[in-house]
Amino acid sequence: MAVDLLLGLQWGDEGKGKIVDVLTQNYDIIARFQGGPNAGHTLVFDGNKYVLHTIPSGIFHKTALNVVGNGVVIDPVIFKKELENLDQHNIDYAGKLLISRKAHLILPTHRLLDAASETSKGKAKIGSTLKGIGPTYMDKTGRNGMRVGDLELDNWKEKYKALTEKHIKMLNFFDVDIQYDLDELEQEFCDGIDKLKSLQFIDSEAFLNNAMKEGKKILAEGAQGSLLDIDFGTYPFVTSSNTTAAGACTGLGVAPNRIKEVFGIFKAYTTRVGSGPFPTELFDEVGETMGRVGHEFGATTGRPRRCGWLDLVALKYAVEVNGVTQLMMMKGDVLSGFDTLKVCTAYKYKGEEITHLPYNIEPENVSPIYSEFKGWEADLTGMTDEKSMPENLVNYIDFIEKETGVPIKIVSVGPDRKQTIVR
Ligand code: 2SA
Ligand code: MG
Repeated sequence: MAVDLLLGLQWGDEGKGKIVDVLTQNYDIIARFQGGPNAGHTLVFDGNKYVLHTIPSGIFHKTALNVVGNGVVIDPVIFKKELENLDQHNIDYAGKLLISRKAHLILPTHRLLDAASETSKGKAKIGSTLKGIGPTYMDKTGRNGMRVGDLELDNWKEKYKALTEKHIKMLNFFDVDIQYDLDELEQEFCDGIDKLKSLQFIDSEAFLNNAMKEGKKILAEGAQGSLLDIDFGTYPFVTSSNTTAAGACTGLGVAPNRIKEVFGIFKAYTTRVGSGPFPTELFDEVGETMGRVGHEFGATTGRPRRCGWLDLVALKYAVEVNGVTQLMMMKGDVLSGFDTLKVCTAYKYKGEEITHLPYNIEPENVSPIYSEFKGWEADLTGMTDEKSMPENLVNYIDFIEKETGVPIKIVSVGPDRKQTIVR
């Protein structure tokens, strides 16, 4: 059996959590392969809203197993809160949530280093979620990190202390004022570790490969989006992991020839939270309306998201880098009521018209060239089948399919599981 992949094709917040939740019924195992508590996956069903950060979005289903893979970074403090939130809602995760021994741990001092790094950058800051993601992946690739498997050793606290001390020295290098109480942070961390240790730690690469041999179906759930990929995103305004398809191989220990379907999720428009270039960003009332109607606020930090038209140049790039086989368009309902819709089909770059994503997409280098479409008035949020879709929405969808060469299999028209049109 194979692994299917689900990825965001823009700058995150495409609605991956909702789609994983809709698709979970088809899978035995849902696995996260990168990122950590910087992610915010929102799920709505039975009148309740849940936000997950590190836990895979299959946790609400009765039978699915959920794996936090080796490519993920885990903050035990935040993880404990996530688990307590599930406890409150009587969601049973015992035996259903498995953690890779090779996943790296976010220490409290990683969070402090993230804050110091961002503050020291001033206006040039990345707009990090301040969850310690960058410093933790730096320790991973720098070969200094602490992993979940270390917690099974008697001397894990020595390792924690040594790394923390090193971080404190590094903090002093930054010429910024970061307040902290180390004892309090340590206590919180140890409480988090206790909770984490109540879960099952596994050699996840062996577990997943065995599961495939047994005929189990696996869905790998991406976090953030392709344009935040450390290699292929809008560097340096990116996150510190590979959010694209290849990240699922290294983040789970699954071979490339095991990957079958690649589901690419995109919003019918575009949003971005944090700093960095965004060619189709709108600074007018159209952008404001998208943000208001689409409730565009960060699910982890509450920050307002920047909004703009769909960027097909960037979308086609993401489709290519990921090898997307099926597209899923989210939040079509938010575009209801606009007279005219615009889609960016090319960039003006150094006086020339180009249709690929150049090295540099800062506003001084790139301006979007748009195709225009007639909008639709109809409220889509109650629609459940393709036949009821307004003609202008169908035209919009047809155009995207033609441009990307990939079919749009799901059109989502609201946050609830039920508001999903399958084509
Ligand atoms: P980090 O924290 O070091 O990974 O931040 C680096 C950049 O990556 C962006 N980033 C995100 N963008 C969209 N959504 C994310 N998750 C949360 C959400 C974000 C939130 O679901 O809404 O609540 O603000 C996410 N995580 C990281 C980040 O904005 C930086 O540009
Ligand atoms: Mg999100």
